[in-house]
Amino acid sequence: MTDTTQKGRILLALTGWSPDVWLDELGRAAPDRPVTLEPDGAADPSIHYAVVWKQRPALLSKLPNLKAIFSLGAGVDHVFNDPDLPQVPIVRVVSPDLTTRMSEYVAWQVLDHHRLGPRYRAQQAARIWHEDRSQKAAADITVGIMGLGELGRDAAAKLRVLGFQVSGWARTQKQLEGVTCYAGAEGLLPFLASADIFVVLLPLTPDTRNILDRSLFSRMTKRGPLGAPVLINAGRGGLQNEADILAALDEGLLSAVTLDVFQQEPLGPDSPFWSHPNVTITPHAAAASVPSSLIKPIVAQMDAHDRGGKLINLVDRKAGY
Ligand code: NDP
Ligand code: OXD
Repeated sequence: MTDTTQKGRILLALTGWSPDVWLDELGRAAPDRPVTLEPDGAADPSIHYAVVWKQRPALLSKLPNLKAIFSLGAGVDHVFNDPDLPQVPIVRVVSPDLTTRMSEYVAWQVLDHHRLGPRYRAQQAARIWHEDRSQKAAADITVGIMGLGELGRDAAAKLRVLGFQVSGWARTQKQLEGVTCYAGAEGLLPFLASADIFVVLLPLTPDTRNILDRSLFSRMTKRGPLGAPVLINAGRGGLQNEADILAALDEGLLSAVTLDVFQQEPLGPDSPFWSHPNVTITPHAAAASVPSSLIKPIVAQMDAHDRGGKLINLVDRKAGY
């Protein structure tokens, strides 16, 4: 009989996501690795790898032979939400499928604001036919991307193809063709003065928590073709001060926002965001993690690591992303 524990078990620990599709995909990609679904198997010494989305705190520290944690998201703030997180490598999602989905979302929302989608939907609801010829060209609009990582760089390239001017801001200086790049604290002010539409693709870390607040909105000084700037946040809800967003919309510091992520998800039925005329909401749907594209590369990494190879797409624990 084959010893199916030879390769070590996988622990699958998910909150808020149905495990069935992930279990199926793991069964197909790793038939020789048994999978334990949390909450079973706590402290099981045969578990070598954990595959997680918002794992329960203090779960992973009980596993004596854990070799690595695989996040099922590109963002890893959900993994760090555990004060007892064991000191093993953390691998995050970097996947062409996820990146393509995010760039689609960014292009969709940028175009929607640029082509006055919210205005036309309101006119349709009120049965108003109002022809205006004031539509600007994409080249008249600068899109500023906060976060020039895997997702931000791809979105920047695709927005350029659509004809937009693109600027971007990251922690470290980047050189990207056709993108005006700013970095760090000293680059923030000129970046905020550079764009008409801001797309947020930052990770949630101690440095970025609540970065999207009144003081930042008041430094978005460009009053371009869309009037006040537009904010699109597909990073994390913890990046945004939600009361400040509502106040900035009402005061005209922001003209409109698209929010895919919220401090509390799901967004409660009483949230004022639902009915605000200048708010577009999507339910953390910008770029889904899809089992059929993510699991095979994760299992390939486990196999390579067992053979002594290096893990890739590792999270920098100090930086928090
Ligand atoms: P990366 O780690 O590849 O990129 C992060 C970028 O943010 C980098 O450019 C980094 O700078 C920059 N950054 C980090 N901290 C700071 C800071 N303090 N100041 C300025 N810039 C900073 O991440 P991804 O592009 O793969 O993903 C980004 C985020 O998107 C994820 O963390 C996740 O929260 C979110 N996401 C949301 C999804 C959704 O469906 N809504 C789906 C997938 C991801 P530098 O390059 O210098 O390191
Ligand atoms: C992610 C997400 O981080 O889905 O990948 O939010």
